[in-house]
Amino acid sequence: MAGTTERAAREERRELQTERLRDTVAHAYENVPFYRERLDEAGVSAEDVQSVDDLERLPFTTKEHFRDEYPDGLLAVDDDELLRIHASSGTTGKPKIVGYTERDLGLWHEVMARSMAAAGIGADDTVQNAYGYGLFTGGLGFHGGAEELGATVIPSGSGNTGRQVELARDLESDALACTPSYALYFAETAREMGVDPRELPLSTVLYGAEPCTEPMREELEERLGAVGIENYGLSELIGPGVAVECREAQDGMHIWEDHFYPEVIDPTTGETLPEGEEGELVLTSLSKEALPVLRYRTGDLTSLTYEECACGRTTARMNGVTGRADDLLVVRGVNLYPSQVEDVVLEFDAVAPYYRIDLYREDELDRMELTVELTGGFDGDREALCKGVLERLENTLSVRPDALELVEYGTIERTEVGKVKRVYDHR
Ligand code: DLL
Repeated sequence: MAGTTERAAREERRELQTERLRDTVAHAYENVPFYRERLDEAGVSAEDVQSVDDLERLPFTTKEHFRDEYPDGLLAVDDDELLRIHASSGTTGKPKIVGYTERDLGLWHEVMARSMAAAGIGADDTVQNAYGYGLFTGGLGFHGGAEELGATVIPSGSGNTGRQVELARDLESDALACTPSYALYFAETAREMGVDPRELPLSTVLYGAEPCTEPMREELEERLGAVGIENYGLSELIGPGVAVECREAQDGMHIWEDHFYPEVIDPTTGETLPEGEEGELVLTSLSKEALPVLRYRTGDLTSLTYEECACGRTTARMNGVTGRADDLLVVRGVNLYPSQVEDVVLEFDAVAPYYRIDLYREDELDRMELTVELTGGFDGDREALCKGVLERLENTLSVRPDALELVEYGTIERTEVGKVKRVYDHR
């Protein structure tokens, strides 16, 4: 039973994890030449896995491996056993191809249904699913979970926002599933149509797929008059459904550890880090058939806690992703993540949750330009605001943008489809 799994004693879950890990290693070894070679090189076999602590002896898998093994080198089953294929496109190179057997799809629907239940969604609710349908795992992932839960799903997909606002109003959607940037866009569009988004029946936003700082979440909740619940996942592991916040505590995302085993490592040395320390999240699938994944380096930066949550669930929890290891911006030698800039600028009430960072190289030097939007109807002192933002950035991040432009509300391009882009590196 789902409830029992989520609240099981950690020791009990550990036994299950060990058993599943051993099976996963054996399955990968027998059916994926890529893993066989790498496990042989590392001198580890399934029999050596006595407990989950032995995981550290296994080599990492990276996104480059997915690219090198394109299209199907990492699949552990024959094509005829696949029921579904999705793909996740990066900014460069070949997409990562991921496959699902019937059992994998069942697992996916189960973890998604569990996630939605933890978010407070029930069988009586109507979920408007504005994640993109198609190769992206967001749309079909939430769709399958909502159906498994017995909720009503409106497969609106991404885009067509005016229509979506009407649907939410006329069909009385209880939950909106979408990226955080789309949730804001949705609220804005509603306002333009003369609909007060806070008056819509929506009470939950199931957001995810891109980073969202705490001030951004507050903004989203405020604009939609709904509770924002964060979801985390990635195609390589299954799609959405790896981790989710609970509605009771909203205090870190519960990782469905009976299926996905988390570790956090130092991205430079590869060493496992202790609870609470921030590093790169590494995930191992424990029950996947078509695509078992051993120690996948997600590139996502976060930290873990194993303390029991106020909601009574005993799973490990991950904090919000602060950035991706490959999002790190080095500006004149100073390291910073876009989310840190977001945290600072959104502290100012006069600033709307839209910004962009442009980086250039001029005379061998980095030049950083920051553009932020003012809230509608701002009539305060712009110069003082500019000065305040610049000083705050310099004091908190040790970086002072070379130019800060305050633009009118609505100037920065909105993202209606796909993931938001905020950094433009022209160097
Ligand atoms: O974005 C799966 C997903 C769909 C998750 C809908 C949640 C909701 P991919 O397209 O493969 O899969 O992208 C995975 O997106 O490695 C993170 O960098 C980022 N990501 C996903 N969720 C979050 C989140 C889906 N809550 C990549 N916060 C991951 C920050 C996230 N980044």
